[in-house]
Amino acid sequence: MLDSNFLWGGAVAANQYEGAWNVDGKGPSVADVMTKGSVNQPRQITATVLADKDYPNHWGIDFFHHYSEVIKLFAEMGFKCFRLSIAWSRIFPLGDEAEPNEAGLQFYDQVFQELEKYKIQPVVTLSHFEMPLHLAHQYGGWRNRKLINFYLKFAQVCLQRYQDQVKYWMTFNEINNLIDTDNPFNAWTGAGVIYQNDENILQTMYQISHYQFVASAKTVLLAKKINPQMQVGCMLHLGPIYPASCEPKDMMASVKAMDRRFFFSDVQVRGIYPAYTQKIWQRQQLHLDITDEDLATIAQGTVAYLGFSYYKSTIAKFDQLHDFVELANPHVPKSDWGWAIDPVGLRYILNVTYERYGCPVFIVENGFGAYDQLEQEKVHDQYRITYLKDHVVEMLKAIELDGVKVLGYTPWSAIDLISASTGEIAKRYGFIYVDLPALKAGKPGFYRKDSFKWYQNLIKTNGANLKAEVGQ
Ligand code: BGP
Repeated sequence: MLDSNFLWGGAVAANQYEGAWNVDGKGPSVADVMTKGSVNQPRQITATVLADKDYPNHWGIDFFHHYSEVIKLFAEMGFKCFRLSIAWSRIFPLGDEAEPNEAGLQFYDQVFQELEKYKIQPVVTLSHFEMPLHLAHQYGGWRNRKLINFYLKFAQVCLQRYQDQVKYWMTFNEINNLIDTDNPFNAWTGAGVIYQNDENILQTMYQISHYQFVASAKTVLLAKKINPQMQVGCMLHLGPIYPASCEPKDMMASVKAMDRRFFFSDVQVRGIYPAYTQKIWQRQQLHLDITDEDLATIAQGTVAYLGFSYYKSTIAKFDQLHDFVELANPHVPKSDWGWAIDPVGLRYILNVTYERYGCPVFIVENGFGAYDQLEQEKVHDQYRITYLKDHVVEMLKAIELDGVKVLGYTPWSAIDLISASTGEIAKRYGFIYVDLPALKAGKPGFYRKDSFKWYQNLIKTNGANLKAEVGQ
């Protein structure tokens, strides 16, 4: 059924699981000034680390001190790959230093050695919501063109050092979150930017994106030079925005809503700014700092594959004022955090992206956040098994029936960690339950959930155990 080199694995981000936020010279990142929240209470972004606030990313799940124990569990599940990020501020604590922090690199040397022991291939995201805080404070984050070179220096150190261990790289996690300017966390986590009330937010957003496109394209070109075996991809948050009805205006609303989402991969995969974006710039009279050299770089530095996260779908309804409004889909159930559960949406998005770009795709996040219960060292998470199984079946249909070239599947998350949007561990996604209070007290804290065994079996059969559900 599937190729024997299909990359089954799991995904994480450094800031959400490593902990050790100020150990061995690591500098604070934008994630380190985000407080704990919950489903009802948004996280706060503080100017510095304040003594009276709770910052869950500081401790994460302390992978930093437990990496060999955790990787052993990944190996037991049969992981072929492990998607992780390299914390930028562990390597360049401030972001603008001339030399990297050797102690930070040594931590990743050890992690990669441990993965190598079990033949687990690391898949690396360079920037996953964790740029050095100093770059945000001192330079205004990605508003500033100087960020391109700071990022490139970091990328160069990683590419050079890990060229023999890492084949698949991604430049920016969910780069297209930036388009949703209504949510202030997107600009902060993705670019170290807080929009001001008196600024043209659309202009700033396109400017930030442009600098990241240039940085990403330069990274692609650099990687080719260092070692042509390395494959650099982009990473987007994707999911269908279906038309709210079959009224032609809703259909068109859906096309426009999807263009907003695809704008980023349109640039990074095709190497040109799409016509619809140029029209927006004209209509809105935006004046962007884009040079001919930048455009040539973007044209040359196109990515080798499209990585994406898939969690949910929404719908678009025509709206006179804004072209469309995005609404919840009434036809699908939701998680406790209101995220729509739509496995068919994964097959839809695989088809649409493969038809649009023709390049290989990599599902680097997909999963179910839930309140798990640990009872007598067991977690019966049948709901997660159902979610993952239904999505994997749709992925297999896309591969087997539709011919989509999928490189791998790394569910979010390999192990429980701190949620990005709510900053809590209570929103659990992992195959491995983490008992945080126990770990903090120096006691054993990792437990295999029922989904652990289920996933182990799926990997062992390389998906063949779901053949009957995929059909012909
Ligand atoms: C994606 C991010 C991840 C991750 C995941 C789940 O947006 O790339 O970092 O956390 O979503 O989201 P959350 O943790 O908010 O539930």
